[in-house]
Parts: sequence; structure tokens; C-alpha cells
Amino acid sequence: MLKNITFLTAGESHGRGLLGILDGLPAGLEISENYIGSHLARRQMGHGRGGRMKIEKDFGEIWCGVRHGKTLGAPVGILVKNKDWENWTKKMSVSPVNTEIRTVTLPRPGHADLAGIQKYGFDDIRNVLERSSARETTMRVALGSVCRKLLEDVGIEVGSHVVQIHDAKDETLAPEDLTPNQLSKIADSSPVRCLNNNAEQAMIKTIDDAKNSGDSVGGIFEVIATGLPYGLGSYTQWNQKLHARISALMMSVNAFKGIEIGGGFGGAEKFGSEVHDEIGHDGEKFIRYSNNAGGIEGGMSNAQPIVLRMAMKPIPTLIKPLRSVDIHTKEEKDAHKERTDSCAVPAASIIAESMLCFVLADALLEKFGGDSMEQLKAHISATAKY
Ligand code: EPS
Repeated sequence: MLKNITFLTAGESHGRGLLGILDGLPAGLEISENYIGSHLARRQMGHGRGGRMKIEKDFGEIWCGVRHGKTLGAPVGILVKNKDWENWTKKMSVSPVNTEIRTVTLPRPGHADLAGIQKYGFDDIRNVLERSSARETTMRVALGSVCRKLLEDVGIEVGSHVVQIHDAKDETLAPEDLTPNQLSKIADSSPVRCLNNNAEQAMIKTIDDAKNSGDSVGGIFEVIATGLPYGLGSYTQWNQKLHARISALMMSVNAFKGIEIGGGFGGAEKFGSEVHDEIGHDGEKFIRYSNNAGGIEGGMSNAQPIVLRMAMKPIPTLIKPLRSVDIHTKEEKDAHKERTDSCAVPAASIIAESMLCFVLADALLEKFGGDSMEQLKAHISATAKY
């Protein structure tokens, strides 16, 4: 569903590292490893993460496509090394090894394990779980932060905050006078990325309770983008519609099970007169008296903030495992246990921000184009309507 930008990630959770390529960006975009690193660090945070995040200090090394701090218009290549690789050199060796390696044979319900070995004909679930691990999202955040930088340079910000973990909810509305970056800064200072102190305490407790009973919890977060002009995406064809393009990328993230755009599911029980955002004019530009559409009408941005809510299921690797069956002996046993997170909702909100950055940068380049940032900015200032 991306039209101008292409990206690919490669890498196993305990392999040497993660590789990423991002193609289709204009030349002249200022980008640094430190900027990418600051967003990678945000993905590593959050109450409820397991031991792996103590081992890793994710850092994206730019290998190509950037010279003297600016993109060349060529593919950007990024490498993130896995520190944990040192502990897995035999188990994850590229070449065959002489020592016997213990195989994983008990598929975890809810993970890619069982369908993965059936599909590829593997006799070791590790061949599936290494790539299906959420570790891969590190590279999405690394590459997505390059798109974020492009958006920021033309006044578009993307931020997020957590509104629910398990049954602990933050029912207060996000303050409208804050930009997404300001909102994210406050969220980043909370161990659960929640803006409300009382809800934060309840969320921490629900994570601790789940952890203590060997369980995991999911949740919901809100993602907001501002500074968008009219007309990203189009109503003219199904695969041009901006909300379809956003949904496709969002739903490609492990554990994301639902997306709401603007009022979302809540609109189903309301009248049309309560849902649709009335139009006004302030003498200079069109205004809206509400934003239940979440910034998208007819598959196009309508210059209002884009507001999304994503639901994440609880992580399927459980310390107190569910029932499963050994893939070789067919004996009923407890599912495989691996080091895990009891909650990764705060980290997931950063991944969702990155997925939105890919789509918005892509749609922006589609509409305004340009081989260089200078051209892109000139096209925007000449024709964009807000
Ligand atoms: C993750 C790395 C993984 C897990 C987690 C996310 O590392 P490890 O398997 O070494 O602990 O912590 O992934 C899962 C829980 C999963 O089921 O895939 C990361 O970098 O975000």
C-alpha cells in the first residue's frame, strides 16, 4: 500500500542483527544516527518489558544513502546489531554446527509457531519464532524515524499515548493545545506512556499482577498526527484511500488486532447528526467544529489532526504457559516458555507512530513529489491547502 516509498527489514531476534533498507526518499533530508537512536530508545521503554531490553541498547548505524548528514536520494541502509547475539552464536550460527542444538517443539498458542512450521515444514519452532519475534519492529522504528524526520521538516508531527492496559483505562481526553511531540514527551516520561497519573498507577498494578501470575496483558493507545494539508490519499480508487493505506501498515504489526479511525466503533451507536463534523469558515480557512472523522474524509486527509486508536492483544509467550502439543510426539504438554514481556503496549505505541510515518511520508511524496527536500518544500508551499 506504499506507492513512493519501499522498505524492507531482515533479521532474526537472536541473529547477528537487523538490516533495513528504505528507498524513495528525496535527497537533502538531514538525518543523524542520534535522531534515529532517540526513537529506538523510546521503543525500548515501558513497564512490563522483559530481560532482553536490559541487554540491548538499540542503535541504528547508517550504512548507506546518507553523506555528510543528508540523504542522497539513494536507498538508505541501516544496521542494528543484536548484543544478545554473543550468547547465541552456536544456536543461531549461519553455518552448520557440530554440537547438538536443543529444538523447540511446543508451539505457543497465539504465536506464529504452529502455522509457521506447518507452512515451511520445519522440525524446530526456532526457525519460525526467530523471525516472527517482535524484535523485528526495531528496524521498523529505525526506518520509520527517517520518514518522521521528513514529516517534521515540513511541519507534520506524529505522537501517541497509552489509554488502556488490560482493564485499567485513562478516560481523560488528551489536551488539544499540545502538539503530538509535546504529548509524546509527557507520555515518554511515564513508565506506561499514560498522560494521567491515577490511570498510570492502575496500569502499573495490572501489569505487575499479570507478571506475578505468569500472564501477559494487552491494551489500547492513541496515535495523533498534525500539520497535514488537505488531500493526502484519494477517494478515486480503493487502494488510494488514506485510511486503507494506514490500516494495512498498522495491521502488519505483530499483536495489533484492531484499528479505530476517529470515533471508530463508537460511531456505530450514534446518529449521523452526532458523528459528522460540521463545517465552518473563519474568514481565512475552512474549520471544523469537531473531529469525529479523525482527520480523514472520503479517503483523504481533511487538514484536521489524524487520530487513531490501536488495540494490541496480550503477548502470547507466557511464563505460566497454556496447553499445547509436542509437534513430534503429539503428547499434550505446556507450551514453550521463552524470556518474554508481560506487557509491551507502551513500546507498541512507538511502533504504531513509525508505521503512520511511513504512510504519511509516502502520501506526501505522492501528492507533492520532488527529487530533493528543497523541491518538496517548494511544491508544498506553492500548492498545499490547510
Ligand atoms: C523484543 C525482543 C524479544 C522479546 C519480545 C520483543 O527478545 P527475546 O526473545 O530475546 O526476549 O523480548 O518479543 C516477544 C515477546 C515475542 O513474542 O516475539 C523486542 O526487541 O522488542
